[in-house]
Amino acid sequence: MPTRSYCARAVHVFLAAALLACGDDPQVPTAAAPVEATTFTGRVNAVLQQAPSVRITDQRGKNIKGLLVRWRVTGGNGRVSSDSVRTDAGGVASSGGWVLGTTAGTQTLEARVDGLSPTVFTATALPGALATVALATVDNQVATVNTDVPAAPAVRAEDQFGNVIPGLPVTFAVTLGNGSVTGANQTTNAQGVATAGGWRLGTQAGAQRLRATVVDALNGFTTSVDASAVAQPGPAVDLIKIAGDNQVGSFGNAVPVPPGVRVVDIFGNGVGNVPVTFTPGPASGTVASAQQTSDPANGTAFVGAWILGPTEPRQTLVASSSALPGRAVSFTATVSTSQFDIDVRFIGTVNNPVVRQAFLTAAAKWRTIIVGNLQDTRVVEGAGECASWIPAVNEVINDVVIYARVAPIDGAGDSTGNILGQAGPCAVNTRTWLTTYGLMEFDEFDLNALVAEGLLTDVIVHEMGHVLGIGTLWDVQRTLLVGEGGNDPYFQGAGARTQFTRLNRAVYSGTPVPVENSGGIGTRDSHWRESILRNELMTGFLNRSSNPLSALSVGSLQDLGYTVNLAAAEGFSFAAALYRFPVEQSSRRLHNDVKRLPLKGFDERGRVTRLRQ
Ligand SMILES: [Ca+2]
Ligand SMILES: [Ca+2]
Ligand SMILES: [Ca+2]
Ligand SMILES: [Zn+2]
Repeated sequence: MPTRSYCARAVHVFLAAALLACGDDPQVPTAAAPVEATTFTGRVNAVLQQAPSVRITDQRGKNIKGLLVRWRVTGGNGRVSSDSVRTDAGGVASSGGWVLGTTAGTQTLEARVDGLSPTVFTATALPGALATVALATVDNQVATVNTDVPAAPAVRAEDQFGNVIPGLPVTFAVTLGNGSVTGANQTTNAQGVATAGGWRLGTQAGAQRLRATVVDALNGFTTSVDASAVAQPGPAVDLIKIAGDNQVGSFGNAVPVPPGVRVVDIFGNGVGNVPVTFTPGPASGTVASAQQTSDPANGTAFVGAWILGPTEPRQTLVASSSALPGRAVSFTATVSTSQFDIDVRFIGTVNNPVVRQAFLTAAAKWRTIIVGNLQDTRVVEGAGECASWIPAVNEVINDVVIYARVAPIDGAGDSTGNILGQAGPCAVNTRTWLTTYGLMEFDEFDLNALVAEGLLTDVIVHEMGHVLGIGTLWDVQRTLLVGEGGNDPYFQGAGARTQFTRLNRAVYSGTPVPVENSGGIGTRDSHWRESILRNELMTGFLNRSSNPLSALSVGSLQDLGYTVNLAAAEGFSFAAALYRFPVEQSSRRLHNDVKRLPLKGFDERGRVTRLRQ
């Protein structure tokens, strides 16, 4: 083939290259070869360490200079630095660098020269650094306590572009609930997934949690993800008594706290939807809503009410379940023969059942102490006479009515001057000079703290004591209190003195019975002296351990004129109280809880006497 005619044809076909080379000795691009490798490995979205390049040679194997080479990415969404470049003196055209696309896997690049087959370069794009770990199994699995969740938890490791990352170590660990993991240490597979051997939920019903932690040591990243599960209680195996045992009630009335049980599984978790039946024992009254179903939230079931029967002094109630043969629990109630009636009336919203029950429990307690019938008193007066929130009264009161409310008084806390509650009588009967009606109010800001400290019932019993006259009627038509306002006030009633002497055993040598000589009006002169009587309930400071209502207080009620049952007094050791309870560390100030209210006297026919403005 003549050179000229070949060249002429070459000019026609390979215009760009031939223009420079054609002449007497035209160069025709004949071969393209990679300068180094055609296969590479690198990271997604990163430039390869080695820039792909190609050498173009002519028909005689000589390098062609200045020939245009176009670089084209044909697989993967990468890019090159120089997509059109001319060969250098060595016939070499470099891509300038290949930045791989963001999708892991095989990516391709071509160097194209007119008239030659493209030179193909291949790169294996590896995933990038660990960015996210996601659950690969369904979350919030549900299983019975102490069993495995249905699907063993699995996680997937991905880089920031969503490429899965194989070969990373994964550790599974329980972070909530007392469960356990088998096969806790795994490595992500080709799909970037690592699966724990299994997750056994703990024995405690409720929310449980597992954490999978993935470590990308190469890039210095650690990422974790949580899997949640709900452990459901196992089958019911037993009934447990939770409320309402050993109460004191009266004939024909419901016990203050409705008895209740919790249906439990073998681990003590509450089991819901189990039938529970409450059955009164022989001569033990009646129940309201005897058939109950345990609460799905906590397994509890309460009888609607247990109304005590008329004759039996000690009555019983049995809770059982048709689902739990042979598993029954028994409650007892002592029937008080007290003829003393206290009617607690809540004013406004007293929604907390714990608070309402504490009032009823307190009233039941005082009824075990004061047992004699007192008085019928006709009371007629308008609303707001004793305090703004007291309604109009127009009735014959059988012994005592107590109005009770929970209201904002002065904020929460236990600092000086903070009032937890206040109480006192509003009216007395002019024959007995004992309370016909009174009030008790509690600071809503302090109530939750009292509940949390377990002091609520003690506080309410204490305040009810003031309504009944302790510290409030000592100087009404009586002279039980001596030395009021001085350094050594004392109570001189014979009943209290007898009990004080019996309890005292020569510890206190002053004049009995010592009355509080410190604190503001509402604390001093109306409580037993804290420094001597320490944890007795009717001191002005509540002790955190126990506050017995002792024979001393019962004796003082006798001095006021009540018919009492001294045997119902709670055990109180004077010497032990003196040495065991340092005042400031262990007590809660009641802060002027005796409220000086206007006091009226009413006789049986409703005639009024103003005793105090
Ligand atoms: Ca009565
Ligand atoms: Ca307060
Ligand atoms: Ca005390
Ligand atoms: Zn008090």
